[in-house]
Amino acid sequence: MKRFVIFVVTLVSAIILVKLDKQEASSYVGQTFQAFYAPDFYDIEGREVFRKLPNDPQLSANYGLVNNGSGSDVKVSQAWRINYSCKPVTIAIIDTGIDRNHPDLKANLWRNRGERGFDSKGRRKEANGIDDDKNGYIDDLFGWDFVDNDNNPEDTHGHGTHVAGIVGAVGGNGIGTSGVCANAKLMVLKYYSARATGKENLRNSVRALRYAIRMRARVINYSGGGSYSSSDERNALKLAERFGIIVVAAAGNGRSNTDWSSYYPASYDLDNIITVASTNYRGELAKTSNYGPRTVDIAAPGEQIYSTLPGGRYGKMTGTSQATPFVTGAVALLLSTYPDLTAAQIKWSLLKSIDPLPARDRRKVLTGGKLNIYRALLISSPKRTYVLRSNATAKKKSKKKTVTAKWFRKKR
Ligand SMILES: [Ca+2]
Ligand SMILES: [Ca+2]
Ligand SMILES: [Ca+2]
Repeated sequence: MKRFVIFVVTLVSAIILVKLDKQEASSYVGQTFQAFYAPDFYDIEGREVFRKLPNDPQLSANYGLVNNGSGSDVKVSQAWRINYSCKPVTIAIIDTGIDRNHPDLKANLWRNRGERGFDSKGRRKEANGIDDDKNGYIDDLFGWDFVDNDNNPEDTHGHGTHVAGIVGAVGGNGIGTSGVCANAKLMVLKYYSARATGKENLRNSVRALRYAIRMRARVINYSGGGSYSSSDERNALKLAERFGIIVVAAAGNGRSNTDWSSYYPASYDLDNIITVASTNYRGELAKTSNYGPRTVDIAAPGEQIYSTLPGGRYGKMTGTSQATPFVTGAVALLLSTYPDLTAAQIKWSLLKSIDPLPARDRRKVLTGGKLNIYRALLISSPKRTYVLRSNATAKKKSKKKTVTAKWFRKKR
């Protein structure tokens, strides 16, 4: 029916145009054609992906993704009009592991190239008991379990699988939900165990950080933290900064001002960390969220967020842990759209493009606002007039980018 309508409209336009000269007519028909055929969603090569929202049936269960009328979403459906595919960006999830058999995550797992394929004896590298890529970890195809020291970072907790789904659940596959980054490459780094001491968990999180840096993750999601600082952790984060890796970290759920009572990694004075507070479905700062106009950068939805859970399930979880992966997904989407952007430029774009929080919450975070992925993409564009043209054009032009940004410094 739609095609028929378009045909009729095109035909009528063509009839109107018979009196115009040939060149004028062809350009007019071209415009008419473009206006009716302009696809809504492109992948990075500029191919049409979707005309409407992606076909994941539970998409609107996540008010952070889809506008529920209160405007508390992060404007990702608009951002998807510029780049839906979001690849190929490697994202480290330092957490409790991930359900690697979840039908909405499986296709989006990172796979270590050095442990794929066959060795000289014809054995599969991922299971030959040999550290084929000599990175210090044997058969680490998907990442590593730093709790049990093995290559099976399964999630018996649920937290990591939920966080992973917000960043990068498989989009457009007709099931469940979608991550902000629909085709993410999720590196699974399990550090947390409820049975371990705080010190052990901290030590393992630092090992996970170093793994992510070594294996060239572009962005790291760390939905964790605590009140103890560690020089090892700071050094690892500093190393990430040197490699231009953004670390997105949770502000914590203690209802406190982290400018006064330190919470790490939020409170390290490093430029590559983006610290995230959480908002509720009305777009207000969540009551449980930590905050701090010097130490917390930006807010994102975190209360009752719908995402993936172990065992192929879905459900809602609450906290700055859930807000953090929205920002991580945004970093990935920016990197995917403009691969030449530096980490500093990306952080600058995200922090400059916020939607203001309600007045009473505005002084509680550095930017005074909430993530707006669409605006971040627009201000990152080397040519700001570009909105709905082919992404291939944008990709070419990104080499001649004019956006310049230094690290968005925390005031100290
Ligand atoms: Ca290895
Ligand atoms: Ca191996
Ligand atoms: Ca899906």
